Amino acid sequence: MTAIATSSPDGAAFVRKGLGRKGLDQSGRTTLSGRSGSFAIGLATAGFVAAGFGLAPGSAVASDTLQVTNARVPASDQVGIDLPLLMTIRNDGAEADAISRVRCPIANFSEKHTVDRGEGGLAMRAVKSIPIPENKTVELTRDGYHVMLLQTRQKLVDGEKFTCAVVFQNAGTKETEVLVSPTP
Ligand SMILES: [Cu+2]
Repeated sequence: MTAIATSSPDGAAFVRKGLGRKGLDQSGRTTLSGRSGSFAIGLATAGFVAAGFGLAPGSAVASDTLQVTNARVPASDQVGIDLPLLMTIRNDGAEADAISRVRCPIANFSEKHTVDRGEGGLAMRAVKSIPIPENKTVELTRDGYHVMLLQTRQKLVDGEKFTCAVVFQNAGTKETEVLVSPTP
């Protein structure tokens, strides 16, 4: 299904990502039908849809014990840059969970980051997942755990919104609306 991705300059990367995600989304088995209509910001290419942003329409596995709120990214008039995606995650469940991946229509890739404090100052480092302990509220921040959107695909103007998929190890996929707004 990733064939159309070659129409994009990032085609090679998308194909790689598209293949790579197979098997990762047991909970969010993806179909591509009709999702694009829900994005406030238009998708840049059809290849994007093919490559990485099909969401499970049901997301039936997702539980209500996890709530994602206040998701936001800073505005930018540049494209092809990396931006932090911040959000609040409330885990009311009795079991710990973790963010295993995030997909956003406005970026080619995403990583989970933490920030190390060493002698050289602060340095971001990619991590496999972001832990969400039971009965806790986790705030993603620039100087702590956060999601980094890599290679943004479009400019981002304050007030715009788009939808990202946050995939939790246990709770499954949560679609969350992301607002372009100043981030501390
Ligand atoms: Cu980062």
